[in-house]
Amino acid sequence: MFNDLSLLGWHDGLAEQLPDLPGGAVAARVARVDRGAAEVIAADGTHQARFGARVRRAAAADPLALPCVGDWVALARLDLSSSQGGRYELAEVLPRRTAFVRGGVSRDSRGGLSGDGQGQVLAANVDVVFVAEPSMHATDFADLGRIERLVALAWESGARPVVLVTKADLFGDLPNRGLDDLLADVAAAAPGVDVHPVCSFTGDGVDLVRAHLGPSGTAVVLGPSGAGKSTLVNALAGAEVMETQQVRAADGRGRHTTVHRQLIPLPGGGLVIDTPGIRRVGLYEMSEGVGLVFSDIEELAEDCRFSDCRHRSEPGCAVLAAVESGELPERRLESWNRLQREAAWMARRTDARLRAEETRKWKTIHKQMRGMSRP
Ligand SMILES: Nc1nc2c(ncn2[C@@H]2O[C@H](COP(=O)(O)OP(=O)(O)OP(=O)(O)O)[C@@H](O)[C@H]2O)c(=O)[nH]1
Ligand SMILES: [Mg+2]
Ligand SMILES: [Zn+2]
Repeated sequence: MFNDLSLLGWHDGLAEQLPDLPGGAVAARVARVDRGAAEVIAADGTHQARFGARVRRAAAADPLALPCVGDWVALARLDLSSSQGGRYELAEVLPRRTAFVRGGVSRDSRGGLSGDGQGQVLAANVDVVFVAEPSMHATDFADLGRIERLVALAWESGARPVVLVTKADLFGDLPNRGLDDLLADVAAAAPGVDVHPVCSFTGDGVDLVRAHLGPSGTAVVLGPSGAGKSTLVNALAGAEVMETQQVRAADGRGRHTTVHRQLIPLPGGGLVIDTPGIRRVGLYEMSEGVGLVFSDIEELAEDCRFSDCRHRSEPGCAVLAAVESGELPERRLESWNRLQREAAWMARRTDARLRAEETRKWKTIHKQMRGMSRP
């Protein structure tokens, strides 16, 4: 029971957003979404609530409006007279403070990734995005490119990214490469972002993770399947709240053990959202996210001779000079190029969609006006 909604992350500003519904409405937080219905936590406990007409209409017009884990919602109680107790309807989604939106991805003809223009809200009203990346995959080290993508999306969401290098105990030191070297590489891929190694088995680093939550903060854990996200959530909760599973030996990638996104209130305060593994994520509409992940490149670029330098072959390019000198890893410049292109493509696509919507709207209005002026 959450008699004190502030433990769920409720704050005063939200009360003003709660709509006046005819039968009265209570606030609740979405813990899990299933087709057309949600599990919500209200002050008096957990309820199942089906989506109301307003919510369904909004979601039909814009998939991003679909209720999502972490959302604050207005809950209407139906059938007050019914002896079976209340049935609840999710009447409205309150405005989101932050939203982690991923773009859909598809493979283009050259085998590269490109966005398909579809966005999906993975979690709402989140304060911290934990980007979980295992220290070791089957044969390879942490995937820095995936970290860059997730951190860019995290910045864009309005939440604060934190990178967790999970399963730190599995990192086998090589003669000339230790865990510290990996952590340095990860830190360089996410400037200005805290990076923590974690081992959920021994508990090493788990307290540092918890410290990011504070008394009532909400975090979401994102990362590939088998990264140990659910194991970490269990370590934070101090109980087996999520099912975890051995990684498949064959490819080390693991099956998807977690198949639902789930909001879990932690006993010591704060909330965490566990998610199914994501292998690939597309960028969604970006304003600053990519720039923040590549602040080192942006800073170098200030010294390029030309202000519109694209760092390809221009003379006097400070970025290329940094690659040449080894100061900037070439991988990182390539990654920046890729994400820049993707963000630009996404922006063009959004513009086109907005234009199309605008045209449609005006067509409807003109049609209505013609209808009205008819005798
Ligand atoms: N050695 C080691 N193994 C770990 C650690 N954390 C998790 N594992 C193991 O890694 C496997 C996958 O862990 P999960 O927590 O199920 O991974 P997940 O990220 O939730 O995976 P999905 O739910 O499929 O996205 C399990 O066998 C865990 O026991 C760790 O810190 N060290
Ligand atoms: Mg899991
Ligand atoms: Zn340049």
